[in-house]
Amino acid sequence: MALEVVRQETAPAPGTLARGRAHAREVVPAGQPPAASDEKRLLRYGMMPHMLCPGCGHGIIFEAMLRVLARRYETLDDVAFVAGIGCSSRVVGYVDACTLHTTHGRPLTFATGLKLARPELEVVVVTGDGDGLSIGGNHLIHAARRNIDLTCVLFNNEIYGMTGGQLAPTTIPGAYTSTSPQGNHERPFDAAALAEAAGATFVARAQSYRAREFEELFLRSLDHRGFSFLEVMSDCTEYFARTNRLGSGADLLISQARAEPAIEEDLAGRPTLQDVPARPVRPVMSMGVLHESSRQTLEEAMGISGDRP
Ligand SMILES: Cc1ncc(C[n+]2csc(CCOP(=O)(O)OP(=O)(O)O)c2C)c(N)n1
Ligand code: SF4
Ligand SMILES: [Mg+2]
Repeated sequence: MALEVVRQETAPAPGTLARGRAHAREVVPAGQPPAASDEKRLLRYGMMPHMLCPGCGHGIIFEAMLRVLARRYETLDDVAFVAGIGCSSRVVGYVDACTLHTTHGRPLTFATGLKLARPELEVVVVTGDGDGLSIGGNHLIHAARRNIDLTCVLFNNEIYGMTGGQLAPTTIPGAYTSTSPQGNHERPFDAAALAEAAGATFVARAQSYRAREFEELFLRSLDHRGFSFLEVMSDCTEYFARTNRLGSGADLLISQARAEPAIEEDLAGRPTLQDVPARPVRPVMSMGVLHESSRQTLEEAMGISGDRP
């Protein structure tokens, strides 16, 4: 049966939006290639509508990843995406590559096995701050220590989005979540610093606000030989923003920009998000390439040839 993806403002035809909360933007009959931009040829239209909420930063990042892949590859037959569980991890289901949607916190372990068995594949891990730093934190430090040739993109929205907005190890101090009703009292992880300390040989941080910079960093992560860790700041409009009264998706993007010194001045004269007193304010974070070095990869140490396409 043809699945129709409808415009957000259009009422869905009966039975066409059985799954998901959010709606895609175009009318595309199932099974037909989209007459749209290059990156959209990489989507699995049979999986639409997707489940991301309106304004969620994960969609911006995912589309930016697709743009990079569309420029780099004709098809994604030699690209494997491995993800754990979470709204962030869920996006790999929408890309027409070889995809593994694994168990919570374990994408790096599955990816390690895959890479050693099929070293010629470009293996990209998509994980969240809960998936990759909480339940999967141990796997992250060991993948970095081994310097296996993987690219790990961690979508950091500072919360567990999928399960109702619980406290994550990245939640900023003072933030309200469903499990910190009096505000977060814990010190958050600096994910990039953690990956670098554990041995990652390429470490970078980006924002959903600046998708073009993210594209550059994603490309460099793919090119790097060894373990690449790319943290990208995202926003959960549904839980983090509503619980902390931080506004809409657009407000959140502006708040990301304000926490970056390089563009702080640009924004000074514009109407911006009002920081509500006593609400958490984003800390200033460094963006861009934070660490780059070269050392033997696990595959090289094991004598496994991994000439990539
Ligand atoms: C073993 C196990 N424990 C807990 C869960 C429930 N669970 C699913 S996703 C998730 C958190 C995901 O958070 P994150 O990785 O930050 O993704 P987000 O939804 O924020 O993008 C949790 C706790 C699970 N699926 N499996
Ligand atoms: S719950 Fe949050 S993280 Fe998940 S799709 Fe919705 S806005 Fe995004
Ligand atoms: Mg999260």
